Amino acid sequence: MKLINHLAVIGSIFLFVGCKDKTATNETDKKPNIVFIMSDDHAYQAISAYDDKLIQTPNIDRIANEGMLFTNATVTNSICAPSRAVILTGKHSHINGKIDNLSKFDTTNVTFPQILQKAGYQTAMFGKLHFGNNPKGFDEFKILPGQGSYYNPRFITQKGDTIIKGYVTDITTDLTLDWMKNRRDPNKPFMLMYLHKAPHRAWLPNKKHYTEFTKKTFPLPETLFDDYNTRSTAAKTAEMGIFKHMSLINDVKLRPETVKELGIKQWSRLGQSIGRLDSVQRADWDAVYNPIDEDFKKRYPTMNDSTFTVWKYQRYMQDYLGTIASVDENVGRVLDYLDEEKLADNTIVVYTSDQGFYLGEHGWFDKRFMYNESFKTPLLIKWPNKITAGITEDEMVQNLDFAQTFLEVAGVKAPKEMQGESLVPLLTGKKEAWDREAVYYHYYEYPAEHAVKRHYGIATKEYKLIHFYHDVNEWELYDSKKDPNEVNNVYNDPEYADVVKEMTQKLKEVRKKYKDSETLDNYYIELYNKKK
Ligand code: SGN
Ligand code: CA
Repeated sequence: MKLINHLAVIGSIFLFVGCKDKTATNETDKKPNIVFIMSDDHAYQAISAYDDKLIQTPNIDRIANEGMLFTNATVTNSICAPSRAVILTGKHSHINGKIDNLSKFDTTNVTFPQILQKAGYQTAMFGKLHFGNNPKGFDEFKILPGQGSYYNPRFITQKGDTIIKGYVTDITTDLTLDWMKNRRDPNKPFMLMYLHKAPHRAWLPNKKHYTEFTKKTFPLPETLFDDYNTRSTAAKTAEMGIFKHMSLINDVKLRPETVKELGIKQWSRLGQSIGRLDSVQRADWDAVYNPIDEDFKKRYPTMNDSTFTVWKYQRYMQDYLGTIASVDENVGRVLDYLDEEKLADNTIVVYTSDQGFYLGEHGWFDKRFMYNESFKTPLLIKWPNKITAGITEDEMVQNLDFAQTFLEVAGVKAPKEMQGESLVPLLTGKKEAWDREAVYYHYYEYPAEHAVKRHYGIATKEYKLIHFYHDVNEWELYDSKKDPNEVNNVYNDPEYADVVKEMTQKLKEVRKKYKDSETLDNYYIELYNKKK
């Protein structure tokens, strides 16, 4: 693997020496700015441009209203750091080496920000990266260590660590705006990565929003009580059920004493969540959450499994969506700044998430599976004068495509080792140049938290074929048109025998195309076993 990466670096140095641009030319001056906004675990079900059942997100929606809404955007590996590595390198996990959250990112990989920086772009990153090491190719960065904290977060900067008092979503935006306003050269194009921690677990909203959202109730998803009948072992053994695995203390924010008093066994890592609130923040918090705790104490004795699940789901949604309300407000601040400074016309703005998330579908929270809610990710892009406003695009695009897209936007040639496709033809109405028929997926982090088994698969617009491997050998096939909720695995249905044959062949071809193989699957299993 190392060798592949070293060759890629050498290749890219040769390719880009010619593009190095220390003093901005007139040509460079006119290049579009790139603002890449990404949140962490933001389900498309929680963006009103996609679905307004749960929450209104007027600011994020602005991007779709002024640009394009992708309804079929997916990730190649539905987990945080691997998704970020795919975005930065334009290569699948098995090639860039960052297959799970457990290993460090290999910084010998060439990333698109490094290439843009060499081509004369100013580059900055603020918020969550989650690589275990610092990013290369940025003039300035202020990033959260690991998962980061919602309250009074610590930031890693080029000048050392600093703790900033306040709420992480507001602070990440303050840092971003401060850089745009005060620390860049207005005569040069810029590429900004503005990366929210929210709405990641343990879902801690700020005061304004927890006060509002804890009063709300939300509609239940159709598959909240999924029994996983027809599904493989993987869906049945995953540990991400709202009923069984969501912590009453960390996730639902009941007091440890209450849980103990009711005789319920629960794990607690409060130090990572409300343990960071200062005394004033904590008093505000308790004023809202203690009455919920009291109310639960009274109601718990009369609850059955299903009313308990629904109660937990409501608490989950109140806090999860509360954190999104802050993201939306803050995205509005950044969009307003671009408008006010007349930068918007020459800026491409992308809003996405590192993956999707389960909001009770299949009874779950978390992500990792190739099923829709975590495989798909929100994607909204605006680029005035290039994208016709208000368009919905249903082509199958992936996070793998960002690197090449941004390089094309900047007029820089992408290294041939990158494995995605530039989205520029789709953005600029040249759909005939887009011919992707299938996308590839591969998830590795197992054994690990949430116990989702290793799997890879292929999706077309019609079908999805998944192979679970490692300690099982099981297949699933979904008819995506007839069964959008993915509750009927038809792999063994004789009526689908031809589809299984065809999709298996396609999967083989796509594995070959992206240079994935059983040898590599085994290599990564051995690597995991060695580290244990
Ligand atoms: C933490 C969470 C998990 C989550 C992973 C990965 N547990 O470990 O629920 O799946 O992060 O998330 S927590 O109790 O510590 O919150 S990721 O977005 O970084 O991949
Ligand atoms: Ca994530």
